[in-house]
Amino acid sequence: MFNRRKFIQASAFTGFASLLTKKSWAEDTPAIVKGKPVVVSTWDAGINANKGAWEILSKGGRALDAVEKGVMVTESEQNCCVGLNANPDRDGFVTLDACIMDENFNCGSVAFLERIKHPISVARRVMEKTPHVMLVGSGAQQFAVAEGFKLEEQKLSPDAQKNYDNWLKKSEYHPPAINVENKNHGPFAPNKLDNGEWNHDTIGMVAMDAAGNFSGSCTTSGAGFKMRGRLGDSPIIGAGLYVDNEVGACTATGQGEDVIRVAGSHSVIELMRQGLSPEAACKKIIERIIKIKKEKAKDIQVAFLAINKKGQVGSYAIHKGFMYAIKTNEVEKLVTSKYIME
Ligand code: SD4
Repeated sequence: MFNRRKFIQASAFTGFASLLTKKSWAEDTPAIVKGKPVVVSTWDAGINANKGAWEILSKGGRALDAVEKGVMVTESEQNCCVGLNANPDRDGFVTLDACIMDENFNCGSVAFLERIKHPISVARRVMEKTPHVMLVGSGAQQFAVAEGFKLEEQKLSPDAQKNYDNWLKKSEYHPPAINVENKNHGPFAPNKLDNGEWNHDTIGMVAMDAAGNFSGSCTTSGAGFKMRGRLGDSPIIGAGLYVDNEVGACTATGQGEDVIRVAGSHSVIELMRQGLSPEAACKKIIERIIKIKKEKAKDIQVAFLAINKKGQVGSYAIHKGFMYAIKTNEVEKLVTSKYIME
């Protein structure tokens, strides 16, 4: 996959940089895209993920199949923050969260799942084969194995092992009993990594198929070096993802705790239901988070990405740096998001 940091540097020479400027305060812009099908997904890894989704969408397939297949691409890649190759929790284990939702309010989710390569597919099985929405931890793993998913070796990828070793060194790992703020990491996940990147990179994907139906998916390893057992927004329907086929679909990325406290993706959908464009709706909920967090907002990143029934796509982030990938019959590109803070 692309390295996000390198991409941002390179983009300064390709014109994307012009979108990273004061436009963040501009009024809502017109639709970025019209027509169907369309798929959008968070961050630069979304370019490859969208290609996976497009194999389904371009043949007139269902958005649900597309959003599953799309994010499976990222789950298989080397990525800091998605799939089994990702960074572990502070105890050295990769734990995965994912959810999926279709056009009929069917939804499924897994959280704190270990040693399974495609949590998104397990989430879909939860949705389709159980009367439940969420399965977590060893129960989710047991269900996955019973469904025929392979239990992978409990081993970090070489990149993740290196990152973890570094983190242990620099972060002065302390047992949970020590009650410190997460400024110097302490027992909690750092908001930013030592190289300045935000410590998260979930893939959230929402799509509208040729029939005009929506689905969405979201999959992550959560914040790197998180407390064991910590869940963010990504597996939580209404927080990391929400789909209402009469309105549209929304997904979130960034610091999950702050997405959960405003029921982020669902809140964006409700504003769209009231007539706001995807971009305006995303912006309002970002502003709500900033209002809640006050000073602390400068240290967290959250972004929303949404699409509505007209095929309009929009996003908003607290900070500069968020981007999303879009694919339609006419375009395939990365778009830099508007944001509130430099
Ligand atoms: C989480 N929202 O676990 C996820 C992590 C992430 O971009 O987004 N990242 O809080």
